[in-house]
Amino acid sequence: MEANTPPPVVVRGRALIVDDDVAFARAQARILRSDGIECEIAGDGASAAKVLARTDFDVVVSDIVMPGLDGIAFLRAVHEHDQSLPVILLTGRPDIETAVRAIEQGVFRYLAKPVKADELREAVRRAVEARADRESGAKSVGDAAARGALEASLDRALGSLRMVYQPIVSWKERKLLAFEALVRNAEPSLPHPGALLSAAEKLGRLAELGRRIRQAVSETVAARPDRQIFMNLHPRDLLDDDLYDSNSPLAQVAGRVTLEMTERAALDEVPDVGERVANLRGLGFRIAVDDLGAGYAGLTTLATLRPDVVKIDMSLVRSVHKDPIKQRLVGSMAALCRDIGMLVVAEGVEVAEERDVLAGCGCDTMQGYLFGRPGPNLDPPVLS
Ligand code: G
Ligand code: MN
Repeated sequence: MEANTPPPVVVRGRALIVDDDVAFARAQARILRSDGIECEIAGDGASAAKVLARTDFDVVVSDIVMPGLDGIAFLRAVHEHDQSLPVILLTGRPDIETAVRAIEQGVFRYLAKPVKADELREAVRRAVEARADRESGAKSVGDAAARGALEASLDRALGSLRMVYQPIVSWKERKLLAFEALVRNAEPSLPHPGALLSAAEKLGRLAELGRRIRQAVSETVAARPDRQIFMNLHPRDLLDDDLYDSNSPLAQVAGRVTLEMTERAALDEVPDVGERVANLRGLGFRIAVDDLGAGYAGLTTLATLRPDVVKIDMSLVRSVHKDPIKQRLVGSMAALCRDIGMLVVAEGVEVAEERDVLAGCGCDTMQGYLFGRPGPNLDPPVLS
């Protein structure tokens, strides 16, 4: 073989592109072929149905509005033919009603036009992988319809993503110290951060979610040089190279950002976790261990991560004024942390009695509804 002969193209999957705009369909095919996807083009739903009847595909990419048969009806027809064939719908007019109908019909992904090349590639790559997973019997999320619905939910959640901020205060000094950034979204099927994270995890999209959150937080931190911000990291964020990029927007403001980590067993699965955390420190971030005492983060985490800040879980704070054992636990954790130079924060303080007992236990830095609910602003709370 000649030294400069290009390597043979590896066929990674077969796509049927359905679009009445031939130039647009060809442009899509060009993009996908460069990724090793074999493409066939059909100009309308009826001819697509004929092609589908004689050839096997791994994914269908379809425009949602076409003469003769609209994308939704076409989607239904495809799934009557093959329930597990992933369908990616493109549309120039995204609206809730079409999205809902597409989800009902088990769309795999729903992309708004103009579709970026990378978005299309990524969606097709996932569809082909999902198809392969299904065929090998190793599915991560139910059937294609369930997966499609979850993808669509996550897309809507990401589209409505916003951050809220909750104050962290020194009670003795009656002073605002920082805010914790907490993620929120408007997608009813993923109503709290736990549901959002678990959907992203099931779909292999945790890195995408993590990046979106870091982008949003970095904008706030950059706009408010007078504020310190704490934010939560998922242990798997530690595997994303983007987190260590010194040119990333968050790294630019690292000196005012504390990264909170909670153990959840997953931290043990991150290779070289100590080195990774050291790299983050090198970029200027401070490190916090979150939820200490919740059964997630343990004292071994303190040895591994050597955090700057330790946050005591609200389960130890709740009714601490009525519970001598909790008082002993909080008191000794606070003393230990002080000895080794870590700042202790008590989370979830709701009533003045909890606040006063915590302060008496040597835990003066606090967060909770008593001082301020998470909200869009970074204004200091009234402390009296
Ligand atoms: O895991 P982490 O500690 O980051 O979670 C903080 C969560 O606790 C947020 O969702 C926030 O809304 C919630 N929270 C904050 N303060 C209080 C509080 O005083 N009481 C209760 N019940 N929840 C709180
Ligand atoms: Mn937290």
